[in-house]
Amino acid sequence: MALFSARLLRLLLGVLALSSLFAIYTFVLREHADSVDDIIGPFVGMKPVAITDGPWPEQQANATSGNGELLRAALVALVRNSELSGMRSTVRQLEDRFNRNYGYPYIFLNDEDFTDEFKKGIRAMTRSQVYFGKLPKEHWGLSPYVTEDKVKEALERNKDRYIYGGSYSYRLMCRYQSGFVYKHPLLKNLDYYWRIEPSVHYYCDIPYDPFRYMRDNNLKYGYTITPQEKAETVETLWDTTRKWMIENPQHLPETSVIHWVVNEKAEYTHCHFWSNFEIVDLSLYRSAAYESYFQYLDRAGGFFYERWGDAPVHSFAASLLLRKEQIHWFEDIGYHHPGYAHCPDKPEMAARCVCGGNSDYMTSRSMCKRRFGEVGNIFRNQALELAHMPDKQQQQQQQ
Ligand SMILES: Nc1nc2c(ncn2[C@@H]2O[C@H](COP(=O)(O)OP(=O)(O)OP(=O)(O)O)[C@@H](O)[C@H]2O)c(=O)[nH]1
Ligand SMILES: [Mg+2]
Repeated sequence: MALFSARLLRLLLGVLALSSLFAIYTFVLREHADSVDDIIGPFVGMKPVAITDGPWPEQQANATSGNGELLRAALVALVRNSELSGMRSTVRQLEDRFNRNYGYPYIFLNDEDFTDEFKKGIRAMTRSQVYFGKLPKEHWGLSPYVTEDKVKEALERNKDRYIYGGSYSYRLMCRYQSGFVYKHPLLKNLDYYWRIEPSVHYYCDIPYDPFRYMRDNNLKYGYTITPQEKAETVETLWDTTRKWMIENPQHLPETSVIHWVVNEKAEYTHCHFWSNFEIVDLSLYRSAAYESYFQYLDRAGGFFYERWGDAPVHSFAASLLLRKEQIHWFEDIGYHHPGYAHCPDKPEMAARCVCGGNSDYMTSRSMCKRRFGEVGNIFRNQALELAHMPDKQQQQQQQ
């Protein structure tokens, strides 16, 4: 009996000691935590990933989650303070559908300082490491190759021709996403980025790591939606691109899938990967070929005189510099950005999705999607022949 009482006493003392420790722990954490998750995280069996203050992302490369190795990858958004609510919505969905099981870091970039409200509002949504960065001044501004007067004229001329036709800041954004985002110091040691935007929707559970899928399958570019670009916004983009090809054949790979963006008659199809969602092996953008292509486009002035978007620019680059097998349609990632949506219709994929809630056009069977399935790789000399062929406009001029 005495032995039993002593055991009971020890058990009670143990429980008391553990509860006191827990109370002290939660008190201390509550004082310092940014989110409830910080407090309860360790107790629901999901250790927060990569929350130490040490250097990053070198350290990130060695981090592990419950699901194995994390790659040197991050979810990256260029965003304004005023878009906090939409960004919180995006992060909430990404966490719920995917990242809470992995813990990939987020990087938010802005041409202005992020407010404390923005940082706190975002941090409350995730246990992952979150980085906030300001753009270097030299990455966000007028191209040195254009003149202010001509840009003003172009904005005036195009303001009623298409959406953002008169917007200067939209052009800064497109030029930034085309030629600078991957040069930001916070992205320096990353191998992959997943571009995210405020107020988008992720319809489906993503029960695997898309970054790892890219790496394991030697993929360089991942997309979900492929619309056609408004022709008026890219009037001379193909013409400028073909000149770059002709002047820089050394940058063209042996084979590429250029026929997706340019048809057999050398006409621009206006097909593009909608880059508000893209998962990219950054070695593509960091390559000498891409840098040469971006510089050539920047010199031509079309980011400002027209409204060249980063989506058609990235799409030309991917089609010119990659083989078809290196480009992947994330068919199973249901996605919506105002304007278009993609909802998987294969039963085994659709089973994990809740689509809808908006009436935007569903694009799974778009012309460009079909075309991507149909075209094959072509050799460098065939690509160059295309670049040399006069397109419809030039044929008309010659007649
Ligand atoms: N910091 C900052 N971010 C911007 C600016 N302009 C656009 N962005 C961000 O860049 C991304 C693309 O801009 P959007 O305005 O969404 O462009 P879009 O997707 O082509 O068009 P809509 O979504 O229809 O407006 C979004 O994540 C924006 O938050 C800007 O001037 N400053
Ligand atoms: Mg957008």
